[in-house]
Amino acid sequence: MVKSTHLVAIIMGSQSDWPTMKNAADTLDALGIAYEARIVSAHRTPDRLVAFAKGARDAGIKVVIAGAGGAAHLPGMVASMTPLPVFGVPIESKAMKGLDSLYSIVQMPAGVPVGTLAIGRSGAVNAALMAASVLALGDDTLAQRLDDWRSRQSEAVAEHPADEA
Ligand code: RP5
Repeated sequence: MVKSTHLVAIIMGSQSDWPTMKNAADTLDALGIAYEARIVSAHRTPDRLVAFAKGARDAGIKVVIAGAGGAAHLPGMVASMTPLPVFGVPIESKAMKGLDSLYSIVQMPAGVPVGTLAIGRSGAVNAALMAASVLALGDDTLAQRLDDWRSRQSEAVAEHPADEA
């Protein structure tokens, strides 16, 4: 088994999920966390799903972020095959605005957890921040970068609203 240099795997069910999941990637970039991004479809590439999920821990991955839309089985199926923490991002679907994705991901049976985030961009960004928090438990340098990121976020919020241009 070749060890990955990536601590986080961002996986998604389709290329069409990437505009949303790129927000997770950008957030990890901002925090200096190495990741790999892959398309792994629970329905269209089931063999790839099994290979990824069963091999992720031995490959050196510490946290999985999984985004999927519609009948969004990807995060739950990955969680069923790895002990790694799995954070699920419901993609905003056209038909149901992502409620289908959310319900598919969040209603896991007791014993197989998926940490489910918000629908869409907020969920993708927060999944990356959750991954960073997990990794920071054992990495003081990363913990400091996470603190700095949060401080910059606070400083970027104006005290008073301004008229839009
Ligand atoms: C899911 O089906 C994917 O996660 C995606 O959100 C959705 C639609 O996929 P495409 O038809 O756009 O490839 O598996």
